[in-house]
Amino acid sequence: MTTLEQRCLSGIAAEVLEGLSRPHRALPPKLFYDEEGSALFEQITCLPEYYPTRTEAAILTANADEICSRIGRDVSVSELGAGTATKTRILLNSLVRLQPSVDYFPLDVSHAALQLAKNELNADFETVNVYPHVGDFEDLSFLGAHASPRLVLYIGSSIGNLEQSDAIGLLKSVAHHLSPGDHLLLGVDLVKDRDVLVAAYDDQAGITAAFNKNLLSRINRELGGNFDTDAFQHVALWNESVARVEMHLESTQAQQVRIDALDQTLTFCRGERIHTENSYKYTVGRLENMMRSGGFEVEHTWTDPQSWFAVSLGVITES
Ligand code: SAH
Ligand code: AVI
Repeated sequence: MTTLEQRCLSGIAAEVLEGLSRPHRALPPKLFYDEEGSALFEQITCLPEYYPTRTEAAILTANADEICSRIGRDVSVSELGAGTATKTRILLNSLVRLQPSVDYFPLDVSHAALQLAKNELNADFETVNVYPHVGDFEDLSFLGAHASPRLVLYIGSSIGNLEQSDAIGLLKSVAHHLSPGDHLLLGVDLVKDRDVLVAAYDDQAGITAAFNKNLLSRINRELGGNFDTDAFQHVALWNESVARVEMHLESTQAQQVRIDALDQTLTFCRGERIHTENSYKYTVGRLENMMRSGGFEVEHTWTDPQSWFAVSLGVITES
């Protein structure tokens, strides 16, 4: 298939074709988040093994007032990969006590998650105006569409799902749309004991496995695939040399898979893997260096008592 034909494929087709045609097959993690995937992610955030959500929530709860006092008055809030905005509520709770109203602009590829966020915020916050934007990080122009002062949230360690050069590129792109005095609050997961990390991505109840396999079900639903999800197993591993947890889907047998919308029949060997996600883990030093490389001056970084997660506040300064 030529590049032109690939470009003409609709929705997720071009990315699926590109990823599954590689010698080492891979799929981009943003494809996890259709309606089913977003619902499974919500379940993950409540799992006993998945410490990042509750740890970051505790950091935000302990420091929300200080964070809000540092960002000034009459700020608007934008959020990258907001999902259902559950943790965002912690900050909004503090912010609505400091200013008459808050304009909130969540961006996400998941229409379903944003719809839930909007409905629940509207029900619970009279003075928060929610303007959801379904879209990709590739177009951040919505950040510049409203006035300063602005606070951009990129929490949940979602930046950890990007390669490090892409992560810095994304921060630079955020900075490009901001003005001096505007802030970024970035949450990242920190390097820790291997067993804790692997358990967080391979829980006992099998929810993360279902989240991973939903990628195959999504291809079946949207592209007329015939993946047998029982013939692939969820693999989560800690790759210490590059400080990342990897998720893969491993073919448990030699098999062929048909994807009608791509007009492709794929052959998998037993043990062959599709690489579905990297989740990079940081140190506070590397987090702060990344903020600086992205164009932000670090004002403060907060962690939890175990130093399992970090939330850093950066500001755009006059250049
Ligand atoms: N911020 C929330 C949700 C994190 S899950 C939290 O901390 O719990 C990651 C979110 O990012 C998902 O809702 C997913 O749909 C969204 N996402 C992933 N890749 C994206 C991309 N390239 N562009 C926009 N949103 C993306
Ligand atoms: C959204 N992102 C930060 C999650 C993570 O931890 O990398 C996605 C996830 N994958 C498996 N469990 C959760």
